[in-house]
Amino acid sequence: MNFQKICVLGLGYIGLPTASTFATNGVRVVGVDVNPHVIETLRNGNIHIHEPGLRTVVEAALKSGNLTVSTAPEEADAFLIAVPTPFYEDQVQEYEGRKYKLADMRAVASAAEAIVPCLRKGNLVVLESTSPPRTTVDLIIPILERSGLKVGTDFFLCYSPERVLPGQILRELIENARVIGGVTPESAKAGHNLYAIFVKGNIIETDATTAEMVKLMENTTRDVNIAIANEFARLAEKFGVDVWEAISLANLHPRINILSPGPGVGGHCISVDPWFFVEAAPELTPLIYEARQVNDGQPHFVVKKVKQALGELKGKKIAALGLAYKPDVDDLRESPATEVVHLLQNEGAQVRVWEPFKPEADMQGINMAPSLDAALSNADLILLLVKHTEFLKLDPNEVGSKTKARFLVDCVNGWNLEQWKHAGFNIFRLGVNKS
Ligand code: SAJ
Repeated sequence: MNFQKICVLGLGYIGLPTASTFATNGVRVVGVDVNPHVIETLRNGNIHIHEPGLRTVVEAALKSGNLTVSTAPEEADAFLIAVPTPFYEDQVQEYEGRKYKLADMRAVASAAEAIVPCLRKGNLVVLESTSPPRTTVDLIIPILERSGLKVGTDFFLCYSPERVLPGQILRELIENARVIGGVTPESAKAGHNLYAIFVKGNIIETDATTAEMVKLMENTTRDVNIAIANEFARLAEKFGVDVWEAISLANLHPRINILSPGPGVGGHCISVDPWFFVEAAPELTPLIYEARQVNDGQPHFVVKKVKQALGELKGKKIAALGLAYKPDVDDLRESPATEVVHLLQNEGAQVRVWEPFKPEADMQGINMAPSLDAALSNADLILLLVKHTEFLKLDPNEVGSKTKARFLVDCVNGWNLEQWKHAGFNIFRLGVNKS
């Protein structure tokens, strides 16, 4: 199959890098987003998301003339759907006392509907958005067949999950193995040919529902593994053990790789995707459900730690370092650090947050400091929430000279105990209850 022109629906963290990468590899690409602000931003030569290297690729793609942007799709050889799959804010279901949220598939459905008038014989449609199992077969096929065309004979349809790590999207997009799930073997082959345009990693063909499940299994495994690390941290505190030391020793075993405890699991993937399994089969997912509860409960353990250091929190001033959902990114979505700040404030603490990747973030109810010094100046305690490289490099003596705080709470094992002690700090660490 020859792909001269493709339409990418959804120009977010996945769609924009994917559209630009196709364009810089010689394909004519129409990038589509329903948000006119996104289209206007791109037309003005700017980008609306932060990802290392993305600006350069987008600029090159636009400059080559291969990438154009629009609020509506048009006829093309292939259509890629990369729109968000969030939850309904106001809908919850319950199974045997376990409450779970429901996936909001409206963006996926309306992207598929927008393709219908443009769909022609021989076209390929690929869904990339993370979706509950069977979405491609049960939701997408009926919508696309409203065109009068038949899947498998008239057009091809695949599910192909994106698996890129925020912060390394452009490299991983090209280098990672790509799973292509076709609703028919011919569909998988067509999807294979499309991604072969730029993917250097292995491209593996399977069926659509397997590919959907692969994606959810990956992120669910990570969530469950982080949950066990968080539970180990709680156990270590109970038994007077340093969990970080215990984990590094356990990880010497050739078949053990325990992840890191922390203030919780954030972002738009790991804390979200396991719910798609729970929603699809609540009777089969008690472990996945519990792991979500453990990770969502972590911010409360951070507050407990802060209380251990300061006692009553009312009126206490806390400098919180980091608000992003993970190290060295500017993404504050679903960040457990935000939850920690809110919980501390509920206890009466005054929290100032320094987030070097987004100092001017407008987060409701959160007091952002304009600089590290401003956050530190009046603080009673310094709380390390995110392992940003720049925080790891802080000099304890220099920090000591800028603050009257003598207490530290380190949630991510970012700081050297002895060095900070030496600089006059009393340091408390998540997962450690040792004097
Ligand atoms: N975290 C821990 N402990 C750890 C590792 C992570 O608490 O040992 C926390 C992070 O701080 C963060 C959250 O988990 O709050 C998620 O971070 P992450 O780096 O594990 O994952 P994401 O959400 O940035 O990206 C994941 C990746 N999936 C896997 O590694 C299996 C990525 O490859 C996916 O493409 C992406 O989800 C996605 O879009 O689904």
